[in-house]
Amino acid sequence: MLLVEILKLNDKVDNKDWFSKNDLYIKIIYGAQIRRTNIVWDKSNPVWNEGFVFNHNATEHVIFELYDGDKWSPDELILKEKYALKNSHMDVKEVDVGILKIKIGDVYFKTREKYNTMLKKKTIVDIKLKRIHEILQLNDELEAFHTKQ
Ligand SMILES: [Ca+2]
Repeated sequence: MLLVEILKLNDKVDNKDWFSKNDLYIKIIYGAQIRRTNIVWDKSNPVWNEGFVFNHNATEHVIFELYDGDKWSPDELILKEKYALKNSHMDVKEVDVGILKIKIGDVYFKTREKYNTMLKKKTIVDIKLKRIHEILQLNDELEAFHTKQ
């Protein structure tokens, strides 16, 4: 599962409204899965600290859209950033995507890596012994089956 934490903006956003301050939120788009943060009202340097979990899909990038929310008119898209996912280094880490600071990664990456090394450490002898054991067990079962007849 892909974890995305929206932390904050590294830089201030210029005031977009004539009569009010910025009311900012982030929309996260990963394939067909779309989530959004809460609106931080009246701030040009918001801190969200909100986490979202997505199911992995074939899409190789995550899109982040920064919006200014409005009570009386449609929300305004301020900027759009694209983050490419790399399959080899999916451990959860903090990164900057444009002016956005996020944490992103596969929450099970460490566990999967651990099991992969364990499997690699298993020698051919281990595997052969296991196979011999299976065959012997099967023979025992067959013998028991035949003596019953
Ligand atoms: Ca606004």
